[in-house]
Amino acid sequence: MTTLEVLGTCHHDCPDSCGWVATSVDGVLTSVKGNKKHPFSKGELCPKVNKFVGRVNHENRLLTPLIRTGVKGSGEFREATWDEALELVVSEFSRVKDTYGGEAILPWWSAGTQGLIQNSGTSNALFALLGSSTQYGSVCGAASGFGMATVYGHGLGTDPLQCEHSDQIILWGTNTRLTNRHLWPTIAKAQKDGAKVIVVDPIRTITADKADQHIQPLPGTDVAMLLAIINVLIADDLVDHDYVSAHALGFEELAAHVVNSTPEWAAPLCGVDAETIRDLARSIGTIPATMIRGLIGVEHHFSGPTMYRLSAMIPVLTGSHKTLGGGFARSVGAWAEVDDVDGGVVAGLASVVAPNAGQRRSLRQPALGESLTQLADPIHALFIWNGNPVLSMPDSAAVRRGLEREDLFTVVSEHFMTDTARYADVIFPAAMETEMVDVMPAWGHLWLGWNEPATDPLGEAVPNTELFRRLAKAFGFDQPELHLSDMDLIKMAVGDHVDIEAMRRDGYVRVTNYPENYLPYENGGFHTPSGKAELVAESFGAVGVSHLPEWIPVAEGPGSPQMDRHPLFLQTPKKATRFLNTSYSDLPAHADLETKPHIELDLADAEVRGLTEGDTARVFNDRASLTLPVAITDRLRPGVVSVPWGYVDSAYGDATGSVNDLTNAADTEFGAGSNYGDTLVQVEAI
Ligand SMILES: Nc1nc2c(c(=O)[nH]1)N[C@H]1C(S)=C(S)[C@@H](COP(=O)(O)OP(=O)(O)OC[C@H]3O[C@@H](n4cnc5c(=O)[nH]c(N)nc54)[C@H](O)[C@@H]3O)O[C@H]1N2
Ligand SMILES: Nc1nc2c(c(=O)[nH]1)N[C@H]1C(S)=C(S)[C@@H](COP(=O)(O)OP(=O)(O)OC[C@H]3O[C@@H](n4cnc5c(=O)[nH]c(N)nc54)[C@H](O)[C@@H]3O)O[C@H]1N2
Ligand code: SF4
Ligand SMILES: [Mo]
Repeated sequence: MTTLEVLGTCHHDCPDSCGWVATSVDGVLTSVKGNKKHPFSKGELCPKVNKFVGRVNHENRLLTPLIRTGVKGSGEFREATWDEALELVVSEFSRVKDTYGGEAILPWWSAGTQGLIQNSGTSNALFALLGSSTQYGSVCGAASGFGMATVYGHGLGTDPLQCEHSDQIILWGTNTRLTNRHLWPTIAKAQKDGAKVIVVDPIRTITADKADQHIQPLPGTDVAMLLAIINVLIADDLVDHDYVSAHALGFEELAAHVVNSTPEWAAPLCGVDAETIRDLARSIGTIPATMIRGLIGVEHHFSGPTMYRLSAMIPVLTGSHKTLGGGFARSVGAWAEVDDVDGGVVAGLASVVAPNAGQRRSLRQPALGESLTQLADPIHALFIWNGNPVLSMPDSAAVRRGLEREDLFTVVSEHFMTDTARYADVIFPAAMETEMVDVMPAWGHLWLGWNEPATDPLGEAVPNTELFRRLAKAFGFDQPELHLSDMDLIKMAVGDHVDIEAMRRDGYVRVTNYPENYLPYENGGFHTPSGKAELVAESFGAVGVSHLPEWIPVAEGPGSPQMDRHPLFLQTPKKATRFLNTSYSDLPAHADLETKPHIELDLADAEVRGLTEGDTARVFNDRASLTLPVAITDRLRPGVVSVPWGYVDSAYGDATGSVNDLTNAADTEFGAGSNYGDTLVQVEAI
């Protein structure tokens, strides 16, 4: 009996990037447990990944290439050899390229694994040779990162673990106890030591349950509240003028811009009373160790990037960047990416990134439905990996309509027969995290994680890197950069900034450009051309960012004409503790322990519709209609309803469709994000 114990890191699209110890016996994975020495996760995983062995060894795993035999979406396939499947992909992709041009091919990916080499790897270089369309933007992080960058020049935020030193922590649209669970102990400790914890969220989440104060705005209206906070900071002279004059551009203009944006102006727009806004502003302005922490939920609105732009301005105005426990903690992933800061890691495969990327048609990632159904020059070949867009993209009814097109050839690389894979013409089986080598660049903390494989991939599954090597070979591309080994790719990605051996030995290594207790903007040093924080858009004005941050009522939100027919705001948050996005919701060991899909309504909204707990209701707008059981809740304010997201299609019942069939796929104000949260629906009894 041969037992192997290796150090690894969770690959999921989750801020915690936990360290684990994976064990195999005679080549079979037997255990995945938290690595007690990991500085962030400290030996704990989560209710999803505690059952990772069951996912890896699950009987439904895809272990050979598959070729479609039934109609698209039926899930009927036959097994094929790698050679046969590769040959079919090459001949179809070549036919599409020859008939319609390379841009009729679209590579589409998400962050199923966030690994440095397994996320998108050498795919850029491969698709560049095909002259394909490219992807820009993202449903996750693009809008908030861009919003922050308009002020700081970069998405670099404060280390959230520094909230250990905070006197006030504002969790602004993030459900920490669910989505970022390993940060919570630090927040809870700060709270015990006297810090005030404030949650700003349209839903009273499990995180809000533990807060000292819960502020419940209407979804997508934070911009009004933030403009009012800035108004109060300036009107009450709670501004750190020394910091602002030394390190910010455009203060006078901003001050003039917000002069009428009083709390009384904002209150009816955001649904929070003026006194609450004023008190919040005053506490932000008088408590230097105030940390503002946001993640992704709040960016899922048209106004998401501007909301982040304004949040990023606040610690500049108050000077809280100078105080340990202050600042603005969004994603810290970017600290692993900067190469202009001494000791930074060059995350990414710069030399295998396509040189002609800028010259090819680029399509917004969240707009997949539109890309597949509305382009004048249609996509005819689609390659999907690391994602499940039929469940995860906004307006996914349009994604499904696109995938049903007979003149579209679709390839999917997957672990399981997902609701997306069912529409593929060819499926390639993908290796799982304990079966491949990688480095994880965390976005919730400052340690890069090593991932050593504990076993070979099961069956004929391969890591994404190997999939792209095989494709390159099948296309006859012999460029050496397309055939680098995984270790060579890792070395190329981290350069000589990281001690790979130390990372491999310990399972993690800290990003060296952010030492403990470091205050990144203590002395300014923003990443803008001037080195100053931009309170007016100097650098980004040319790319669609308004000179000053504006309150813009959203097309599908408060006050919009559509409210006549669809008067309720639909929110679709992550809620199940055992799902990670859409992953695990197909496994009974997870799904059977969670509530089935349902719609949550406030009692007032239910009563006017004659609905009571357990009734069945129709939830609809012009995009789609779903039938769901009703749950009455006091966690929402009247006018806001919620259908938690993550469930597989079949969990909703017999009809095809899931909650993202209802959501809004329009673009964000800038930053190429998505608008899930700006969705109006009507609910009626059946
Ligand atoms: N258990 C679990 N953990 C996860 C995930 C998971 O699926 N399950 N997914 C992972 C991923 S990919 C991500 S991106 C992160 C996301 O982490 P979070 O951003 O923390 O999670 P979300 O549920 O997307 O959104 C957080 C909160 O934002 C609120 N929100 C929505 N709109 C607004 C608004 O207009 N204003 C304000 N103030 N708040 C608003 C929502 O009500 C929600 O409670 O979680 C990661 N962790
Ligand atoms: N309504 C609503 N929709 C949302 C959100 C929401 O809050 N509400 N959140 C949005 C957010 S923040 C995100 S990040 C997205 C997430 O959406 P997705 O990225 O589509 O969802 P995931 O479940 O993270 O994973 C995607 C798939 O990648 C596969 N995968 C994992 N590892 C590998 C691998 O190594 N190789 C290959 N080939 N495949 C792999 C998994 O099996 C899984 O099926 O959803 C978005 N959609
Ligand atoms: S999903 Fe998140 S919390 Fe769970 S093990 Fe992975 S990184 Fe940790
Ligand atoms: Mo995400």
